[in-house]
Amino acid sequence: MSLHLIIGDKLYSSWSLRAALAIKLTEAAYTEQIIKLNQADTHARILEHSPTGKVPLLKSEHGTIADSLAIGEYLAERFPEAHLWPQDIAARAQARSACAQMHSGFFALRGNMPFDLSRDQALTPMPAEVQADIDRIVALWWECRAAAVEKGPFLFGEFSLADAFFAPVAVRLRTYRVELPSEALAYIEAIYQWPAFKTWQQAGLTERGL
Ligand SMILES: N[C@@H](CCC(=O)N[C@@H](CS)C(=O)NCC(=O)O)C(=O)O
Repeated sequence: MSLHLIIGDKLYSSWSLRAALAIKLTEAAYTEQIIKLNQADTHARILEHSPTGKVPLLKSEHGTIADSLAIGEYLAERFPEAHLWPQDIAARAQARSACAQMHSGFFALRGNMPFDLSRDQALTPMPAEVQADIDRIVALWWECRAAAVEKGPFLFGEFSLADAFFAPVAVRLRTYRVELPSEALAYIEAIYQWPAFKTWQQAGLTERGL
């Protein structure tokens, strides 16, 4: 069975973006299906594929995989030559840690700064707990990049699952016009220049005729 990725609207679905960037990294062929979020039938349509009621979902010959992190891990295992995780064990451990922190944390940022690729407006006033999340993320990015600055512009030099996981954060920080140190701005620009991201962004803006 070929790979079939089920996602939400590209404009709004940050978890779907993570899975889509991960699958692009593998360069594997796949088909894609969008289920529009926030519609009367959204939940029912997702339930046709998975009892989780959430997207993204990846259908494969190994079953339907729910959750962006599980999808990333599955793809890393299935396509080892794509090196979705950094090859160095210490960097790989840090990359897994960074993804897990994103996956299970930063609730203030996620709750107060909903993902919307088309937004271009600051959040005012900036809640202290959101600023704390932002400060921690910027520090985390620097921790990741410290050993990789010579190797490339991404968190571990070359693009990895960690960048797929933080791409939606980069979008939030840019679209909410957050003031940031130059290193963080450079990292966000690297995400925005990544062809797979650009394709997603264009499709997302086109979805709503923007
Ligand atoms: N932890 C999950 C989160 C998935 C999630 O919350 N997806 C949202 C869209 S971004 C969703 O499916 N919402 C549908 C709904 O709530 O009806 C993951 O990593 O995939």
